[in-house]
Amino acid sequence: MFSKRARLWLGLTAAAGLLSIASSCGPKPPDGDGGNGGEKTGKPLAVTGNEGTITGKVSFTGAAPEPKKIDTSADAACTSKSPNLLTEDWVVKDGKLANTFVYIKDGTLADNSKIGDYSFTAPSAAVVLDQNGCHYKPHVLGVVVNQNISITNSDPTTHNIHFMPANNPDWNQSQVNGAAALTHKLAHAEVLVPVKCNQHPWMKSYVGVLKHPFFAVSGEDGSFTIKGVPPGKYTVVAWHEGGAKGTEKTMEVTVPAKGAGTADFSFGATAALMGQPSSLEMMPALEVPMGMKH
Ligand SMILES: [Cu+2]
Repeated sequence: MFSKRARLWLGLTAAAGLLSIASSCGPKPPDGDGGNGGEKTGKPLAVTGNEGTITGKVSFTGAAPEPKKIDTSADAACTSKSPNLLTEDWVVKDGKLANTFVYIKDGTLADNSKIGDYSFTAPSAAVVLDQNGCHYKPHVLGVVVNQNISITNSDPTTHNIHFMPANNPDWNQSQVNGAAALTHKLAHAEVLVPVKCNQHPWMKSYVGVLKHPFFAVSGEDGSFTIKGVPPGKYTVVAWHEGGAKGTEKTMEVTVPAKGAGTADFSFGATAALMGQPSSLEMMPALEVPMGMKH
């Protein structure tokens, strides 16, 4: 039998142990989530019938970077299915830019409540990310926190999809030709999560994860529409992968009741050049050996 003192000591030790477990397993602070409020719980946003839209066009000003042909010779199955695979980091057609992720970062509704204070339920339908012709379709997509992403392999080869998030666990899975779809979801908001293939280094896509459903991706004509937006004043961000770590453009947009707020964005040659190893970056490295010759 334990003495009273020993039992008290055991009880305290157990309590302290539980406390340390609780603190080490606690939820991750929602930092780096694009300022959209992380996964704060709040009341669900009620549909009032006054919802409007945010629509716009994304343009590219100046000379558009030319897509480059990708060398797929490492996998003959890729070469035979996609003999002319092109880079998709800048998809520009008639001055309009595709694959721009546009989303509400912050905002105040007509009743002065903040969009970030509401809670949202993930849609039950999964978003499909297809590996097709040794590239991802779509190249950029958005999901709500905890919404399923269905990953399909439409190719006669093996892919290994690899999500490389900053605020969510790293995740990768091999998927052979003909394998069933894989399902993945991300529990924390993050704009945007880079996705690559460990088999085919040229394969890249980006997944925007938000706690709310107010996002869209610009199409080939540069247009996008964010639907079901409650009337209010919003900070809308357009993100494009071009540039050293992607490029963001921000705009304030007012959505009237049952109306449309407009947000036209423009990206340009500066961001396009930032994505490449520039001569400016090369110069300091060259200066050192030149100086040592003296
Ligand atoms: Cu692959």
